[in-house]
Amino acid sequence: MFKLVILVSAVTCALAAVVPEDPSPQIEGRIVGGNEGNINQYPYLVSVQRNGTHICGGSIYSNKIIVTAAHCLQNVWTNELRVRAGSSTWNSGGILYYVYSYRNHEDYNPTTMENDVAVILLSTILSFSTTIAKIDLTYYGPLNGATGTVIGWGTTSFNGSISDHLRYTAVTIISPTQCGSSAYRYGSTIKSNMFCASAEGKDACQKDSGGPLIYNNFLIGIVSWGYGCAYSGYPGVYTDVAQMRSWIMKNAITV
Ligand code: 4AZ
Repeated sequence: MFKLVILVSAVTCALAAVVPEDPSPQIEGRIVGGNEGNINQYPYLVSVQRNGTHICGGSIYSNKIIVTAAHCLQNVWTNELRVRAGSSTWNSGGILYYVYSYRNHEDYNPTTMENDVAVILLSTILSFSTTIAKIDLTYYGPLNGATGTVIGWGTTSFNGSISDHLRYTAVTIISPTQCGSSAYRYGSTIKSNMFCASAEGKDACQKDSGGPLIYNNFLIGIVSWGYGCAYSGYPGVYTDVAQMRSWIMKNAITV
């Protein structure tokens, strides 16, 4: 009997070592786990809005082009869309722009989330200022272990409410190879044109989608998807801007 107890506990221990713990949401959050910021620190950040409500983030690429995620713009009419630039709050301040047209990546795949990128052409030229400015696209792919910053008005917990005021948090970049490895729980769902980023209790969340992940003052990632927000073993997943660079540049002039 004693031997059996020892055997059973040894097996249980061995299992606990290989079976990952249950994913559990971090208790508190903003973006999730971030801080309130000011638009003059992130003047390239915009709120993409549909019928008067914030749906996604975006980044200013030029004086008339916004880069966002394709999953933000599924079955949307341009006349429903607005872009607020130059404000720390999504619902007031800055300038609200009309949208002339937009284009989702032709190979955006809603099942795998590959190529989750889109460009929006504004109806009028952005007036650049200390609170409205462009950000350059990265030339280089994500550097595993580097620290980036993600910014947005998204929910402060999974299925929570969005934030009136923009929030930011630092996250550590994880290469797609690393993110798809057994160190995390996504496996082969992480494709080579995505990468991940995480920090304990910190993450992008719903309606941060489309918004920027910044490294060294370059746009390196577009908030795309994730299992929950700040769940252990499930980093936020981003579109790799370096691999979308030529698509964005080309479509910015033809959209
Ligand atoms: C979403 O549903 C979503 N934690 C975006 C980002 C993340 C999770 C979900 C990353 O739009």
